[in-house]
Amino acid sequence: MITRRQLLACASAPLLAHAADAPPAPADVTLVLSEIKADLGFGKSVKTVAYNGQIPGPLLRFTAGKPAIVDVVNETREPEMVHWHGFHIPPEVDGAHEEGTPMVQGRDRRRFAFTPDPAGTRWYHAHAMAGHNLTKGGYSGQFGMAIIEPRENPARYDLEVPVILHEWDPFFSSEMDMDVDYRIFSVNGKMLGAGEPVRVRNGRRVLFRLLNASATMPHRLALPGHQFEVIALDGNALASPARVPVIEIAPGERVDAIVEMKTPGVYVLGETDDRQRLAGCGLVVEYAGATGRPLWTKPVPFAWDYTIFGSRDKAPVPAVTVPLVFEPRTDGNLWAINGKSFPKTDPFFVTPGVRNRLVFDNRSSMSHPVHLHRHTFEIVSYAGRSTSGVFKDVVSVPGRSIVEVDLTPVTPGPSLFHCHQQFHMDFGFMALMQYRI
Ligand SMILES: [Cu+2]
Repeated sequence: MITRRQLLACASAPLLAHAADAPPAPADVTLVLSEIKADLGFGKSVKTVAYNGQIPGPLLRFTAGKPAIVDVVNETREPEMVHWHGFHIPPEVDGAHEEGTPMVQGRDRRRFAFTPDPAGTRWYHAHAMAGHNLTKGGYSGQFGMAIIEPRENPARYDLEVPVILHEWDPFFSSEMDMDVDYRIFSVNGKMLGAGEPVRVRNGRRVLFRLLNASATMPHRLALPGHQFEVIALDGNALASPARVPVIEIAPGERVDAIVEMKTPGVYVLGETDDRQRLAGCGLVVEYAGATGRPLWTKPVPFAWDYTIFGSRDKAPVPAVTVPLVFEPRTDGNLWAINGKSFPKTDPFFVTPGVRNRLVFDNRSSMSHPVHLHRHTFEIVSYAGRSTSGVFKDVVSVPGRSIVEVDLTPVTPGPSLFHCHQQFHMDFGFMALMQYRI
């Protein structure tokens, strides 16, 4: 006599065996890396490596906490790496060779499985050394926005507009080959006036998701006749959203800002620097029914500062303090952290489960947009001013200033810490953060 349950158990055995031989699950996202000729507008084009034949790469949407499978198909001849910027994911899939993520070799493919988290405006980009080759890594077309949706989206806006900044046709602008400048600028892959305008309606609330995907350049943006209500920095909701006339955004950073559309017309949302804006760094915003030349007016002087969005409450005292001194070098490397240049930099250690304070002591005259992989930190002091409630993964440390950030490490494994200015990262400005166990 055989019971129904036993019969089912028998029947399921061959099914399981069959499952092991079944074709692999389809990927949620497939990124194909190939060289393309991208039309930037006004007869200007550029040959570069891009994702899925487009610049920027596809706008990816994940759900926080929901596992995802990503296939990376590298059709180029060079090994490449896709970094998931702002994602708290393990080092094997984060997309940094230095942490242990395997490279995707030329003419090869590789599958990555991870659980996107936390919710917010994140992005994905190349993470390769470029050195003096200004076509590779951050200089290339390998960048795109990745939005990790919260499980429940309160959505208090009518329209969402990604604004992704990049530059093209780079050249060395100083004799020492130390500064990089560009001849062409783009927003969402087009020069100002070459792409479709952003079409808006009077009375609507528009969420601009700004991403600076520049290899090296900070930007300042304004929209004449309008203010930005900044609600998140690097995708993380702010303690104190605030209205500002100008947004400053360093390489690697994101700014989410809501604009109330209540001044009908046609405008340039653009870089405040005339040369950069005229070379393409802007986007036309057009109200329904409005016509005419897009209006640009110089914004009022405004000092952007992260502490505008912070709380005055002092952060708790940390359990551990880690000093990190940034200095220029002249020994073939350009930059050092605590006296050494990558790959010779000493790793720095944080203690899991408690508040660790990283003290960024910038002893150079340049500002550095430093980025920590796989973690979010809270700014607790900025150039001498205490703050709290501003959570980021990139912070621009002004020249000759100290910035302090706190984190409670909960994602073990090595995490890359580096300047997001590609030329600084490539010439020494990088170290690994390790967990003390
Ligand atoms: Cu730097």
